[in-house]
Amino acid sequence: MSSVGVLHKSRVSIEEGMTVLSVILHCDLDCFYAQVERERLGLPKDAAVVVVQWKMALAVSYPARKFGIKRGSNVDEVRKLGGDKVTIVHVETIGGDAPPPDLNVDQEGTEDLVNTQKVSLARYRKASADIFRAMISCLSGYQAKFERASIDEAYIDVTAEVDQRVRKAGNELRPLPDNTMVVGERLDMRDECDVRLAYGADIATEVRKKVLAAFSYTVSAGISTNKLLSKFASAENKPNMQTIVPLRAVSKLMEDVPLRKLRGLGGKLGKEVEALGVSTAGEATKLSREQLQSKLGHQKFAEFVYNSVRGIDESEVKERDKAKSLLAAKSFRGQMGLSVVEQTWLPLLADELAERLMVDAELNNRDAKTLTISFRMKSATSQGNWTMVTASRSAIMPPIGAEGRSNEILSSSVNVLRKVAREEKQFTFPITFVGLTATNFSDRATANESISRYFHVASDRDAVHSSGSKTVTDRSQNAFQTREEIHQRRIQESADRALALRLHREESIPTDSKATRGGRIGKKVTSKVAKRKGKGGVNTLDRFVVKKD
Ligand code: DCP
Ligand code: CA
Ligand code: CA
Repeated sequence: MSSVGVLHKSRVSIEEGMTVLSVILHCDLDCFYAQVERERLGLPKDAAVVVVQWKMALAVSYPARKFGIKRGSNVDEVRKLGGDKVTIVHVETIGGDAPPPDLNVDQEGTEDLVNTQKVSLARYRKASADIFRAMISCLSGYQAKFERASIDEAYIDVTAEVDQRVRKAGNELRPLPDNTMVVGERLDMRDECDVRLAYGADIATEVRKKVLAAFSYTVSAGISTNKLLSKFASAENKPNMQTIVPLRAVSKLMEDVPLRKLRGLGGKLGKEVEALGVSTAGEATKLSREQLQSKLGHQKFAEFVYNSVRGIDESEVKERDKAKSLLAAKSFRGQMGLSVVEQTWLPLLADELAERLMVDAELNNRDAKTLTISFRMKSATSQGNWTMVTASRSAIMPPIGAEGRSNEILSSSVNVLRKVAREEKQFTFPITFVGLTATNFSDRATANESISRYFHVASDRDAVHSSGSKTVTDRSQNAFQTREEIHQRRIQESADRALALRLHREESIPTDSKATRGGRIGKKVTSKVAKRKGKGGVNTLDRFVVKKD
């Protein structure tokens, strides 16, 4: 089979001359928010629990799914289907004077709370951090790489560990762990790949048992030779099961897999491929690279899709156990005026972000260097119609050592908001979304450096500069490149970033904003331009970017 042939290319070299197949695990918590609420409320394991946000179901426990309740179901529908057999829990909310909706989701005026309170995912983030810590401690002493992929999922590269186990114990016949399914035929213990995946299944079971014992949460896992296949596998037999996808089964499996089920193809990219008249991965293998490229615009995307539909994914498991960014955001039903956003929402969001940064700093000994402020609002088109636009601008994050960090974040955000209001006349504000994001983390030792950088920058506002040594290095390299090469490289880098962003979106769960606004918020790429204006106390690194839908 041709695809298997190519898959073998992903063998990695462990020892001189010896090549082995990668073994990658993907762990995903079952009905995550619902399990967290079930445990918090002390409900039995088989309780039908539905977690809602502003009357819409976000997470549905497996017993509740038996009633036909799904993510996205309205709370009235949930009641109709499950009656008093379901426990409906509202996600935690903060802000506003009214009592939070909590368990009393039907209370009068819950609809109005949408614009006076905001959801807090603190409970689920805390559970997530606890779970990942337990998983990592389970792997201690093993040669494994752990990558947090979203609030409730992680990839684990156990190739080196498996390699060691094979060397020690060889391919002795032994039963697979409980709750393990195999896609296609049974494993063949004379097959090197199958033996390795069986060892992977042992490790997956250890990790899942650890989380179950520590917190009573069930996890499903996928075991295969790359991230794409293991992610697909973990979703195959939920809940509380693990699924092996042997290399041998891949081409047959791909024939009927809906495109949308594949990592990176659940969203817009998948839709674009479907527009070529295909709905399964198998059908999509009939498309040439050229066809894909002419539809998707960039060779990177074409290559990604071309490989994905064949089950090929050479992306590495990156060692990372914490989130890449922290977001405090709020979406509004209808629209919110500039002054309310400034006086009510920005202070709340600034507090939330400062608080989360503090917890994060203690936990992970790191701090963010960049603060990005994003808005979504109405704008008039030249034809006199309305369109929604997203605007975002980045500034230097007030350093952790600064007094009243939340106030600093707030004043930075207010300045940006006012500046945007002043400069961009086409915006009519009211606003439908506002978000503050912390990114660009570095460990606290180097974070101290950023304090002095912040003060230095504040006294040198109009200087056009490059942010950090990396840019400087890039510049010196540029001296040896032609303009055309630089141009090409920029295009390439921007495609890399766009692809990375797409994959990131696929895997991370939506913010509260996306969940209520159909996932449209945040679908923007902020271009980085090393230009600082910094009028009005804002140290603006990025050019102001507006993206129309
Ligand atoms: N989530 C959300 N809005 C979405 C998708 C997910 O708020 N549109 C939240 C609720 C989920 C959690 O993220 O509990 C994890 O998302 P998953 O897609 O992994 O779904 P679940 O864990 O709920 O269910 P499954 O058992 O299918 O993984
Ligand atoms: Ca999940
Ligand atoms: Ca998930």
